Amino acid sequence: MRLLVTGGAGFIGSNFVHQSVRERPDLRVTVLDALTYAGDESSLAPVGDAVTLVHGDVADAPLVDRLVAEADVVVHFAAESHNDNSLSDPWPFVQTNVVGTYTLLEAVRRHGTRYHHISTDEVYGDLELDDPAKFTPETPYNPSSPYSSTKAASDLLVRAWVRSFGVQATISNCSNNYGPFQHVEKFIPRQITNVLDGVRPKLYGTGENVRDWIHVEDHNTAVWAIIERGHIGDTYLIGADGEVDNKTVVELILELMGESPDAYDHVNDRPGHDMRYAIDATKLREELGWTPRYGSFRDGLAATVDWYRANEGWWRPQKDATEAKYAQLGR
Ligand code: NAD
Ligand code: TDX
Repeated sequence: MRLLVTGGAGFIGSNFVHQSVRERPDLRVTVLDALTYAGDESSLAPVGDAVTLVHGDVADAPLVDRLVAEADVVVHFAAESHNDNSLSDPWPFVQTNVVGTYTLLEAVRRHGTRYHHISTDEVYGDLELDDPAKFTPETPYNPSSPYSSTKAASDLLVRAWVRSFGVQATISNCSNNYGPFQHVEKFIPRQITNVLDGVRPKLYGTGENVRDWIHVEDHNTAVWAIIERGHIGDTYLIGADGEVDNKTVVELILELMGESPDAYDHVNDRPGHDMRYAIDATKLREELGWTPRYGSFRDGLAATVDWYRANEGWWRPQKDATEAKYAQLGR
């Protein structure tokens, strides 16, 4: 099988490529990645020559057409992915997430190529803390931020291209991922690397906000289940019942790193900050027989702390610029 992976030099995409090459030696993988601030060629170093990296933009129609023509399956991870950045400057989100997805859809339409679209639970908006409900594939779209609204727009393009043009597509909406190779702008790696630098972790607002954490390897096994056994045109929600509030996550990181669990600071809240995300993954589990491999968030987090300790050379070049951006926002 010839696989085209967009955004394969980013966090989830690079883990997807590592896992795919490790577990499926018959694959031929091409990565298309613009190597933005969030993409790092060195994230693909573990796979060596098994993968071809093409440095380019998913909105570059002639390039995308050529690469899609050579692929059997396209998995589209590439995106602008950080909510805080989308609040400072929404334009790259519209361009990459909406125009980029449109460009890929037109190419897979022309070539009749199987397409899997990676998206987020944030398209559904947020839930109250005391609401027993979780997101299901039937939950109405109600995105809050420029990031989540552009992801919602991209999902709707996919649905329309399936219905109007018969494109062979599936969509997955996953909850918050954690694990190796995640950019230090994101919550968990930011706090781990702060502690390693002797800086107190920064909690937005009260820290009551809940995220539904899943290890990146579990996200990616689910993506493969959908590519191989998913029903064309369907949406699958990916989650592993990992609801934890931000305050508890920070306390756990501090404890795992041998620090006092109250050694953190509250900082300015994120405007429009979603309160709670929670995924009901019944369809994925029952229809496709998927189960997560990572049993415990604590163990997965401990392994992630170890990874950042051992891989300072990977994250150090991004750290100062990331913290300088946050300092301007008082966060
Ligand atoms: P990331 O920011 O770490 O990586 C994004 C990658 O896309 C980078 O390598 C970047 O260089 C590349 N990219 C950006 N713009 C591009 C363009 N115009 N053309 C080609 N490549 C471009 O993001 P991530 O956290 O790995 O997220 C990957 C996907 O998963 C995104 O679609 C995101 O919406 C989705 N998602 C993320 C999470 C999460 O918790 N991180 C959860 C659910 C869904
Ligand atoms: O320093 C911080 N302090 C803090 O309290 C940062 C960076 C974040 N937070 C809070 C905000 C969120 O409630 O932690 C939570 C997680 O923040 P992010 O890592 O920025 O993730 P989130 O906004 O939840 O979005 C993530 O999950 C869904 C990914 O970045 C998205 O790409 C994905 O779609």
